[in-house]
Amino acid sequence: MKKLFRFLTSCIIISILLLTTLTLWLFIPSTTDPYLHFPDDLRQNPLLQRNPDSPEAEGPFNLGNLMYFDEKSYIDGTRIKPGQDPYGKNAFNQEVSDDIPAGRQISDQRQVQCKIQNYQIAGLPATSVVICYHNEARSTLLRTVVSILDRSPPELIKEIILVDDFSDDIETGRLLLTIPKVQLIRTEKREGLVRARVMGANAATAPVLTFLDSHCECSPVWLQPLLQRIVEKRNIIVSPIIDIISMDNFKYISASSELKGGFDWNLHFKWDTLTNRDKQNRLSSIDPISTPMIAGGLFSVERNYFFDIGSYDKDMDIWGGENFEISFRVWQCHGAVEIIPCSRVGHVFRKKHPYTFPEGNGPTYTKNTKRAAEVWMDGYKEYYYAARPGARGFPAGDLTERKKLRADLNCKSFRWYLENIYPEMLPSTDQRIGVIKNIDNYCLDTLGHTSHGSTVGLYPCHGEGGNQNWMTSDKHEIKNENACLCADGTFTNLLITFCSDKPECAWDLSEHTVKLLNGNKCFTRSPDNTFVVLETCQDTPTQYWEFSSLLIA
Ligand code: LR7
Ligand code: MN
Repeated sequence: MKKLFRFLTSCIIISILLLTTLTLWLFIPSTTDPYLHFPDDLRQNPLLQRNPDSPEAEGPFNLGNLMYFDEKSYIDGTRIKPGQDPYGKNAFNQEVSDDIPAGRQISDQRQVQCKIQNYQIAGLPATSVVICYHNEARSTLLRTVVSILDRSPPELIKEIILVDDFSDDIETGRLLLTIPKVQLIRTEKREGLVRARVMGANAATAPVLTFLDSHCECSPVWLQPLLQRIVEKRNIIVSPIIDIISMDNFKYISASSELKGGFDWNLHFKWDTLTNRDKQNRLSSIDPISTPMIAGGLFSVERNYFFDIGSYDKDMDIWGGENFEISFRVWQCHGAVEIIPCSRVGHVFRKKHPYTFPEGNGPTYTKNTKRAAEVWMDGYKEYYYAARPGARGFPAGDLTERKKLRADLNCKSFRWYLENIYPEMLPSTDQRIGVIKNIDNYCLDTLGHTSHGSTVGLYPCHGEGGNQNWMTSDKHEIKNENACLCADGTFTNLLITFCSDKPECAWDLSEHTVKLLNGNKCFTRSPDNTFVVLETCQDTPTQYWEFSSLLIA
């Protein structure tokens, strides 16, 4: 009897297990579906603690009390174990982050003038927030989502689209689906932030897209100023002031409201203080700041405009470069890029990438930035190549489509962009890039010699830069890549040399000659146009040189 009872119980347990597995198998969509939307009836979260007295979460949603979400179990699921490095997985202190509640208050860093602005919510379009992430910590991702819901007028948030870029832990996103408005897409392989964001943008249904990184916290009234500006001007991308969330203690620290985004010729992003000209163009300290560059991760844009203007260059991988491409593109193709000072969003800045780059960090950055430079920078890309010589021969893939986009949109030149949007970056006249050519159309050429002490020669001008590409510096140097052109000790031969402040390396190119700055010696070509020596300057066609700039108007 006892045996039969045991047998029957086992049977029942086994059937229940089988049934559950079957139901799960049937209803949970395959994780290899690239557009893995989780329908509402699958929002059955095992961590869900529904309060029977509360209505279904509709309307204003305040996660401050986390009514529908078991925050503790969610965070506990991936806590740092004793002995583990709290920085190991995320390159910020996860232990500290995990102990900070999702609905924490942050200090309001807005200027007083912002606090008295009156935004007419009824006149603003709703937005879809798109957050892509790869292996983000649960606590930071949750705080990003909760701060959006807690600090935005509910009618302005249509949905929050999480794009899980093939994270190791699929549950990090999936468990958030009990939170109202949260949608999830998972990529079927690691895509990188560009393709992940475009997937999110494709799924979005609101008239405005708002992109955020997966470790942000929105300040009070962060959204209205962004949307308001888009109502005023359609062809624009707008960014908040990006406050700093400390990667060590997660304190919310105010960033300066007098900064704009810029870059160097390496195509590294940097913050620039506003110039006097920038300040003169603004009547009030809460007026939009016209910025040559966006940091990249945090911005709003009208959805149709985003697609009309070419969304992103989808051949950019993993991380980096897309902010250059989109900023150049929007400015050059008749739009504008602005920072809206009354909107503030915090971001966890860190010192290194916590994740892997399948093709390596350096090569990926080179590929992405080279694509931006090749399509948008015209002749000024030579400054990029001069700063990043390794990029010149680096394969960056097919650019036809992006170049066609530029032509179709009838976009302006990079020179226009520099002159009008980023004049500080206009190379000065003593920092020219071009070829040094003689009367027979032969150009000074490294002939591929790059080692210290090697000679240069002449070669028919081919107009492709490379070995014939010379850059002058404000120290009167003539450089190819990182090497200088210097006279040898006897002032007769020209050599490729390490740059130094020696008088042998300083030249004057002003008079259709290339003359030693401190001496009466001039570049002189051999009669057969094969090599160059130094001879006493005199009025002769063999000493005639033209510095011709490669820069296109
Ligand atoms: O393969 C990846 N897949 C992803 O989904 C790699 C990254 N990501 C996600 C990642 O989880 C994060 O949410 O993409 C987002 C950005 O990656 P981060 O946070 O590692 O980048 P970052 O903050 O160091 O870098 C800044 O520059 C990037 C250039 O590609 C992006 O534009 C980031 O969005 C951008 N961040 C900001 O603009 C915030 C302010 C930083 C500054 C200055
Ligand atoms: Mn980030």
